[in-house]
Amino acid sequence: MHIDAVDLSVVRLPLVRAFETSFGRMAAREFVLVAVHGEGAVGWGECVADVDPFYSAETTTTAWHILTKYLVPPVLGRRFAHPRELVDAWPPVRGHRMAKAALEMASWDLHARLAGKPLCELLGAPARPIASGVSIGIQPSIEALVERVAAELADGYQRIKIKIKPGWDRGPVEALRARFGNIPLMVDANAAYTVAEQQDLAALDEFDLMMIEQPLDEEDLIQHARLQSSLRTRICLDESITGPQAATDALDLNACRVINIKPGRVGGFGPSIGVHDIAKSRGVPVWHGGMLESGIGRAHNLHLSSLPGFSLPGDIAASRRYFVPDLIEPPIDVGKDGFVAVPGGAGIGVQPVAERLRAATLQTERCRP
Ligand code: OSB
Ligand code: MG
Repeated sequence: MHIDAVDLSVVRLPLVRAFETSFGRMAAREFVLVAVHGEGAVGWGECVADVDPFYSAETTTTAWHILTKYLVPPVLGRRFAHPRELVDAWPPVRGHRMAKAALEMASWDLHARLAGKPLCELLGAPARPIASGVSIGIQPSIEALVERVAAELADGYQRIKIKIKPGWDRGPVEALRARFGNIPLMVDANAAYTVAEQQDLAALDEFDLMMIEQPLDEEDLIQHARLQSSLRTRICLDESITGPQAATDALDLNACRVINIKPGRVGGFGPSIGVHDIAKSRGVPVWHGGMLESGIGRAHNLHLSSLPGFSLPGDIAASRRYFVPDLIEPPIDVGKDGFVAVPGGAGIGVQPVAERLRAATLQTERCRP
């Protein structure tokens, strides 16, 4: 794969519904889109960093800075036998995994397109139907939440995840169990709790949740281990798992029993496969997280989810839950059985619609050798 040029854009898409988590409310998604041009083909990558540093330290602006100044220039005009080699061309930039992932994942897409193969096969597995779940933001009332859950179950989704925070935890969970019985149900705190509030988490233990995702701060592996030993419910780590070493440490410490993999969070597909393989070798289930991606990032996520260790439903839902229209055509859809198909064809298997992309683009820059 020869990299001839890289286009960077900032794209803004309004969300169908505002999404509220313990760290804030998002009404639109604004992200850096990467297009790697080489040998007549284009590979796409979507950076999952948000405008605000609330889920993670990175932002759209820091990703733009790191990509334009450090990551793109050393790969321009160069030939790579494999996308795993990109990291060797980069200067030793610490952190900024979301910026790295966007360029790395675009180059995987380009590599797969040039090979004429679906991305998943190059990642290590043939396509299979991906079990799909939904992540439901904090709602204005329990009644509104119950209504949303009923609609998602009617659409076929295989598991329900609700966002929680102190003051919005036991009540909503109890109401959902009362109304929907023993559905596959889990909660995600996005690091909103402190050790002093752990009785609020212990109060969830009687509801047979599939897992509690990221209850404490991302750096608190030891505290997560203490909490896990006091709970029956499995802890799943999201923010804390920054790569294969963090996954090894978390599992060695018994800080979690499930791992959420997001390629943006760990620095791309290379480290995602690393986390997947570590978890699989220890019999720990993983599932694919979501970052409210457009169809570009969503397609990447579906391909990675084909790997065999992804044994629980992911946060990979239909395009129309997020964006109408999505950037891509046809949109990603979910069957009534709650499975999503991996897009076929070469690479990620989807393309942005040029005029939609143009209309949503706030800023663009072409980088050439
Ligand atoms: O913690 O999983 C998370 C969205 C933005 C930032 C963090 C998270 C999420 C989600 C939404 O839960 C998942 C999705 O539907 O894309
Ligand atoms: Mg999460």
